[in-house]
Amino acid sequence: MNYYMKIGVVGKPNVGKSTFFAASTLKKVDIQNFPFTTIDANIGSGFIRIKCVCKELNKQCNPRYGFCTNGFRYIPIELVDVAGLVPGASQGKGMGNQFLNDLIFCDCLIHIIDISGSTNEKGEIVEINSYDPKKDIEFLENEIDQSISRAIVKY
Ligand SMILES: Nc1nc2c(ncn2[C@@H]2O[C@H](COP(=O)(O)OP(=O)(O)OP(=O)(O)O)[C@@H](O)[C@H]2O)c(=O)[nH]1
Ligand SMILES: [Mg+2]
Repeated sequence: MNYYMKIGVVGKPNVGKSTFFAASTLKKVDIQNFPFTTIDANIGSGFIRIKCVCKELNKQCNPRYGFCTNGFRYIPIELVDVAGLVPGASQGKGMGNQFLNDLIFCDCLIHIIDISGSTNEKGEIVEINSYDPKKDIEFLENEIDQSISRAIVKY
């Protein structure tokens, strides 16, 4: 199949990345309540469903990617569920360099966050609400930025 885009599923360890991946691709993957369950990236495919304009325009559409049925466009995408990233990943912490490499050919990323605040930055279980999930957004974006800027300098 021709995929419209490749999407990386990212986040710190133990936040539900593989759960989201399994739900989106219907693939069976390892899901456990501890950090670093996933080491080797899981790769699968799925569809993004959006409302198509064909009904409104009263036209039969013929999409380049995927298909259109009953006024809904199904856009085929490839999903990559990678191992969890911790602060310092772009400098190799927690095998971060290897895990970030799995994202190199992704067109965009989905960041999975444990909004309940019950996992610390390493994905270890802590009391609910005791960890501020905003910290995850900051550190993960920073690690991704660092990793991209290193790759640009290298090549
Ligand atoms: N309450 C709740 N638990 C969830 C949710 N999504 C996943 N979990 C649980 O969180 C734990 C970790 O889920 P995984 O999908 O393995 O998490 P992961 O981010 O892939 O973990 P690593 O591969 O270790 O980085 C499991 O016990 C899941 O059942 C959710 O939306 N709500
Ligand atoms: Mg996982």
